[in-house]
Amino acid sequence: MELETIQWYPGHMVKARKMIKENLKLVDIAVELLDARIPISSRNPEINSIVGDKPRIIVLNKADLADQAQTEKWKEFFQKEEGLRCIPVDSQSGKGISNLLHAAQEEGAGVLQKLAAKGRRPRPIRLMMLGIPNVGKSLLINRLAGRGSVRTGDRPGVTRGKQWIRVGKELELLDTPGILWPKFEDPEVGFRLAVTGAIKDEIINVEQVTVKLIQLLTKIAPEKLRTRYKLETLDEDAYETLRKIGLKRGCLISGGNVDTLKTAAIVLNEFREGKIGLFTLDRR
Ligand SMILES: Nc1nc2c(ncn2[C@@H]2O[C@H](COP(=O)(O)OP(=O)(O)OP(=O)(O)O)[C@@H](O)[C@H]2O)c(=O)[nH]1
Ligand SMILES: [Mg+2]
Repeated sequence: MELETIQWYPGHMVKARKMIKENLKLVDIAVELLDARIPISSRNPEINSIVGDKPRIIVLNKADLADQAQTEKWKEFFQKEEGLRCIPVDSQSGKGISNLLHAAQEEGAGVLQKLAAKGRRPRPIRLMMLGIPNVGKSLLINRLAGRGSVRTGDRPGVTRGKQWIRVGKELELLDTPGILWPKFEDPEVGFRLAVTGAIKDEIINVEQVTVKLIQLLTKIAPEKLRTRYKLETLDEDAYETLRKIGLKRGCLISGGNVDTLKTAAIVLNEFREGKIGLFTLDRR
């Protein structure tokens, strides 16, 4: 089964990109959130032209779902190759949040110094959260704020407008809608964005994407796949494996056939939740 080309760049993202560019003038630091499972595929190729020379911090979010050794390697990559601060974060548990606060304070100190030199009063450091849909921008803001200030959700496209959140006297955070870019040059990027949940399920073929995921897992982590679904062996044909998983899970339609679409949705969700294992798909 060939995977159909995946593309998602609706009008609201075009609008959001414009809003982001306009509001960058107002902030001190751009926080670029990448998905720790796919640090390269989740990176907007237009990011440099969007952010320009604004100070930037990279957050590798959802680090709890990624391969820890790989996350360390990616952190080193962004620090060494790009000279950027890079902080792995798990916004669900709050792990890494204090490191991010520390980095923001260090980066912000220069801004405050400049204000003081001009005889101006200190003001909160302003951070803008940037990233693909569903990467965790809003949850990260709630973690930094220590309260549920903005809406989050386990699907892409939850945040639609901009929203400022004040944290104490020191920080102001700007939440932005997740954006993608007009074309994924490499179809593999579309696949990785889809399996990790950055692309709306309504516009992908869930069954195809999951079959490709099973193909991949059969290659890179057969034991994990076998264990999770209590399969004795794995088939060469990933679709057949999907069918067997459906049988194990009792996903049947009338006539005793396997409901492969429902089974695919289950496998895809379990992968996204880390239940099959912790994977970094972009390898360093
Ligand atoms: N396991 C895990 N889940 C996370 C993490 N950060 C966010 N999530 C979950 O990912 C989903 C998306 O989080 P949001 O904060 O709404 O994502 P967003 O980037 O604001 O998404 P949009 O507003 O759609 O652009 C939610 O279900 C969060 O609970 C994390 O570090 N680890
Ligand atoms: Mg959001």
